[in-house]
Amino acid sequence: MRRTGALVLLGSIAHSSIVASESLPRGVGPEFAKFYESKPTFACIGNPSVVLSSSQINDNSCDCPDGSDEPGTAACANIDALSPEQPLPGSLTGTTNATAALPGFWCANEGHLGSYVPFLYVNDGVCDYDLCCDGSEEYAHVGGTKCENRCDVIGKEWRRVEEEHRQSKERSAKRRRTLVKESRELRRRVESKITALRDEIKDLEVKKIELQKKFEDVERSERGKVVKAEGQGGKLSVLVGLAKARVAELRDTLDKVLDQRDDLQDKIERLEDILKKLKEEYNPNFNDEGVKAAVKSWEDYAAGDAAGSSKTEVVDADVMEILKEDGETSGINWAEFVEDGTSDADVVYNLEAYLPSFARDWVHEKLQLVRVWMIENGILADNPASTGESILVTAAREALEAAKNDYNSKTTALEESEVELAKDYGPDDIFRALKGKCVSTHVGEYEYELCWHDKTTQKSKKGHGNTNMGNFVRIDREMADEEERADGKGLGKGQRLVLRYDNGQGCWNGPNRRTDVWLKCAETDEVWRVSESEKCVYKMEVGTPAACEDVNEPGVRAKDEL
Ligand code: MAN
Repeated sequence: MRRTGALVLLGSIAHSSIVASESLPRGVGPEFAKFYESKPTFACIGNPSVVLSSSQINDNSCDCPDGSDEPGTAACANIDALSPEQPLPGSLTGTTNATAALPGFWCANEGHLGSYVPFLYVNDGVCDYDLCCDGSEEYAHVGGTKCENRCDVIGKEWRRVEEEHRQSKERSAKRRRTLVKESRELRRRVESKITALRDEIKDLEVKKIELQKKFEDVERSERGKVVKAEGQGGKLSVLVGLAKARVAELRDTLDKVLDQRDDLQDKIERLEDILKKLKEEYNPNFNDEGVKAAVKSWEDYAAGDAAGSSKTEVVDADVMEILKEDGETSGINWAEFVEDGTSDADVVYNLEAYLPSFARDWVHEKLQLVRVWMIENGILADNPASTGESILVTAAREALEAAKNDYNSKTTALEESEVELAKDYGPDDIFRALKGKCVSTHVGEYEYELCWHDKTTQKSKKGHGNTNMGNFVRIDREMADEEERADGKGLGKGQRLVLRYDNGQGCWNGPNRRTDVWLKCAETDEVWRVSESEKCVYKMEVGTPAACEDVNEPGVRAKDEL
């Protein structure tokens, strides 16, 4: 048996650094130092009745049933949970039915974080830098293995990554705070909308009653009255007025056009005189191409004019006739139409007069029946000479209808806003700010889209259309139990928010599609993964600041998530 140095008594190291003192036996972690005080004997930690000589510590022979006498060798690795099937040849205990007292070989990793390495890895000829950056677990240099101390570099990198995580967490929390603020503002808006709508509805209820009464009063007082608007005549008179004004307008315009035409004609004549003079007086022997071309063009123009155009000449006498004012002897006698008191409605009422005598009585009887029915049903004023509903009644009726419509639409808006306010938008109402926003990822032949508090969609990239994977129903909480991922884009372990999206498009020969959207804190909204565990049952793993804890805000729970 090889003896590996004396056991030195240590004072309390409960508060000592994570670096084990050199005076401790190799591989002893700080929390176990007290068991290895410098004494001539050593009592096995888990089996104190087994007392060994202190020289048996780290002698490469497993003497304690719990392996505590070999903190710095692999001799008791068989008790280690990571050990292969036992018993190994030469094992004293002959069984693995023992619990190891020590978690492993302690690597102090100065400059980084100390940690335990499974005993199986001690002196196995491999440098386990991820656990033991100082390389101390390969102290025997088996097969020439020499593990240099890399704690400086590894520790530095670890601290850099840690700092990045910390900052990222802070940014996520900040983003979450912004979302909470936005949500609060949105909630406040819905609340004030509800208050305003309630007030408006109250006013409208009163207004409706008043307008109903007004309408009934006006209708009662107007019933039986001749409702023809005095002095204005029927529609025909209005039409006559409009036509008259229009004719006057056209006449005025025509007059102006004629003046313009005369001016233009004067100008043309003066220009023609100039060109005629040019043709007569220019010197053909003087070789000026410009002048020659101008004379030629003039000759062509003059020849064309002489041939005469086929356009219909406007005869001035006709125009003058049109320009004359309308009166009894010329144009239209407007007064004749205006003064005729017959309204268009009268024409309709007196329709029978235009019928042949044999049909008159029969039609009269039928028309009478229809009129009575219409009056009884409030469709026609009960005076047959009237033009229908008076302007007053129409105005009262329209005002009442407008108030009723306003009341109905505001009541609907109020109901919608109340439902909206009562909806579960998660902790701190946070999803209120995200509602309607979407985030997506590409997986295989699909793009998968998550729209917060709305729906999930599978979009074919091959042009096969979109498939609804579920509509938002509620927020649940579930435990996740997954290994942490190096890039942090995974659910990890712990309670997570799960958004349920149900009742999507029917699956062929199966149920409707549905999606569980698992959330984990992240700096930005991102769909990390989409899977289809069963046919048409989807799982989305999504990172979002909405699922973060607020690390800096005072008075916030110290939970890691939610
Ligand atoms: C489509 C996709 C799949 C689904 C099948 C079911 O191909 O929506 O996700 O599994 O339909 O037939």
